[in-house]
Amino acid sequence: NAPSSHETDHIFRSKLPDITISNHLPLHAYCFENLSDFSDRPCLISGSTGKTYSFAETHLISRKVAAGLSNLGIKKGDVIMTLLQNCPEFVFSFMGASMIGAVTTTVNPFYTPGEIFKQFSASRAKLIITQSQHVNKLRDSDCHENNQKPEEDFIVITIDDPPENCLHFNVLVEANESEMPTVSIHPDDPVALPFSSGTTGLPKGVILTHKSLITSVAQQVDGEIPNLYLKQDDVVLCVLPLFHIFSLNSVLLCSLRAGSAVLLMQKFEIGSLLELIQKHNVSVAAVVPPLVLALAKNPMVANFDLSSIRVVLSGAAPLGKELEEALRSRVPQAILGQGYGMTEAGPVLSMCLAFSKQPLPTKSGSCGTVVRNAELKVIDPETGSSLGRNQPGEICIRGSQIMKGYLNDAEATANIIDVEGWLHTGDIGYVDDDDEIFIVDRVKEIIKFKGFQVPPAELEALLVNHPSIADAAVVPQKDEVAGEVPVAFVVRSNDLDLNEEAVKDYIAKQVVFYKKLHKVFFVHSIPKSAAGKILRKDLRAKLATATTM
Ligand code: 4UW
Repeated sequence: NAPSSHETDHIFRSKLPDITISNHLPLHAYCFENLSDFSDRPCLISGSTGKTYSFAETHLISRKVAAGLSNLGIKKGDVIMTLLQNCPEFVFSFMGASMIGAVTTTVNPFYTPGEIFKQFSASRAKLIITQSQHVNKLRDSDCHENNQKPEEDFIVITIDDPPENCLHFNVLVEANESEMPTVSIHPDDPVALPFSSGTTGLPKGVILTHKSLITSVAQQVDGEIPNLYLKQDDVVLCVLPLFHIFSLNSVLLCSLRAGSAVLLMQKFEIGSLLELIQKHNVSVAAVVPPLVLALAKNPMVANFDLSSIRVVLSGAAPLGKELEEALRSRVPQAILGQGYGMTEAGPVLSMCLAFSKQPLPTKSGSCGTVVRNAELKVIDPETGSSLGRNQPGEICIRGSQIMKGYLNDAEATANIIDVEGWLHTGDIGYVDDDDEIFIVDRVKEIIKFKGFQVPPAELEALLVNHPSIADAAVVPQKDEVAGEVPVAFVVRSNDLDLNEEAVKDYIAKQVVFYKKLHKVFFVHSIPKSAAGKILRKDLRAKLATATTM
């Protein structure tokens, strides 16, 4: 039963025909469906050790991990938490969890104890897979706000030498795969639980089901003419963190499905990145704009052979035309283009059609054309009526790939997915005469630092918790390198000595590096609407004009 639409809606679709999608399968079965065609080919390559796992090995170890998780009491519907940098164990854990119907919530390992604890407790994770260096953060009492404590009965597994009371990842890998329980998985069962603040408020668990992720992967790499054509001899760069949906979906899951190798890098460092690209003949590079900046501008690039790169896929934040042109001179043989994603959208809304098996011409600055088997519309943010070509408005998407909803938050879900099934992105963009999508602005709160989410509401909540702060608002400021940085407007309560440094330090102690405040402006009041909503537009405008502030 297709949800109804208004007859007057202008609906945009892909130029590629719809395809049949096997989204009745569980995600792991879908990803490994064509395994026999390439079982001995490299699947995962660890950049740091050079160790390579074939597809058959990756599948087998994932099954062992599934059995191991089950032996430790993890059952269908349970949540496990990965607190990991990119590594093969991330892949085995995620796929293993899927095999027993468990759900993985992915967390940035550089989060502070407070940030980890919030996601841990909201997701009710039963088991954490991490590196020993992060274990102390799970014990830190600072994180247990309001004297809440994580329940005692969670298991911690480390992929390296386990500290006291933790288990080694070997307990999973050494399990007997034949003991893996048979579970029946429904397409609408959850499999991944990334966190996102969406268009407003605090981070929330985004329920991505087997069906949503399969649909999204299929929209990219399946069909006679895949939109993102990945080949078995491709080596796909995985330097973007797998805890973020861009890398998890478009790099890992798409490569597993297509039979391409994934080169895992723990972290971004330009020297080793260039070395690895050259050594492993990376052919597809998934990047974010700050990485494009490094590749385009860093003088070291000239010393390396990057001729193996045939595709550069950028996303998660706007990529300027100048930057794209600068990169083009460094990798003239490659097709450069963008995808546009949002965690809640499953995540891909649009993808560059120059990446297709039958490439179409595309324009610089566009973030692609809506994916197949989906509908996109652009609406007037005030009236909600749908707009035609070349008219900027809020981008909305509909299809089986979008999230099921937010975890335990029906109200937030209803605010972002309307009754007709449209997900409202909070992004302002338009579709041009050639069906290409251009994003021009954002009506949502979120700040994007190098593609990472910085939810203003989270920083505002921390700020007003300070005894000398009466009110606060956080907005983005444009930044050459990071794209945007968070800056705060703060109303002091009594302590007139409270200064900018003290406020910055207070926040810096509680958040991961990219959420740190770059500036603090002291003001007498925060502009608000009659309903009490912060007038962020006014503050952004104030920032843009007040160069002397
Ligand atoms: N241009 C301008 C873009 C763009 C953009 C995103 O952190 P989230 O929730 O999610 C993401 C996901 C990005 C992504 C996933 C898979 C994929 O193939 C791909 O293409 C390469 C990208 O970033 O943030 C969502 C918000 O990030 C902004 C936009 O505001 C969106 O709502 N954003 N991509 N190409 N802005």
